[in-house]
Amino acid sequence: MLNKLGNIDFYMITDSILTKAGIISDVENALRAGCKIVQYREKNKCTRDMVKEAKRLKQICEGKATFLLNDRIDVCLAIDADGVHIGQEDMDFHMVKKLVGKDKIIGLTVHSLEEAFEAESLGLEYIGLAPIFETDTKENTQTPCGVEMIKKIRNKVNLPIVAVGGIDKENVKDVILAGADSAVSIKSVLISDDVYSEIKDFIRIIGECKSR
Ligand code: TZP
Ligand code: MG
Repeated sequence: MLNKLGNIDFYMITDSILTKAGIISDVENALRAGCKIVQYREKNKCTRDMVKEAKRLKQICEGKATFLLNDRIDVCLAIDADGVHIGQEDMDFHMVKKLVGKDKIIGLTVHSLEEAFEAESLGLEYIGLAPIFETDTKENTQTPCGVEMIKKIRNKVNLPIVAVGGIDKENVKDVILAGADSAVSIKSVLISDDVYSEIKDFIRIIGECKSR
């Protein structure tokens, strides 16, 4: 499915706690493996450090991948990133759009068909459906919605679906065959010793499922 995002498969989210070699190295490996979308998600650093790191990541992604900020509209604007990813509890979408302008990509986390409909009616670029499976990478997530919810939303909503939460190389097939355009896998990728090969595997598996 093509829109401002282009054709995405593996969706990389950085994690400065889980990373082994550092998030810069992780993103470099992801890009080398062919990943076309990166989200900088940082919950523990001060704004100054975030801006510095985000700037660096934006440079690294330039011409290779879409670069988004999680939550931080201010940092997105400060470094002129490609867009932001927001949650249901973040700033209201209309305000976000007003702040970032019409050219930026805005993704929203949803958990239900109703929220997906809303995202579509708001004119967002994509939805992050989460969590699909159990995960301990993020605290206080809702009950996993399972792959059935992907099918349900795929049948009714015409936005790219990024599946998030508890996805690994085994279950990613189910997620893509259910209709997701893209999948995130934070922990299973970052705890491995070879981020490059892991992402390369994800991209290959996702591609195989899409071409079925
Ligand atoms: N949003 C909902 S669940 C989650 C986020 C960022 C964490 C996903 O991490 P993992 O390790 O891929 O389950
Ligand atoms: Mg958020």
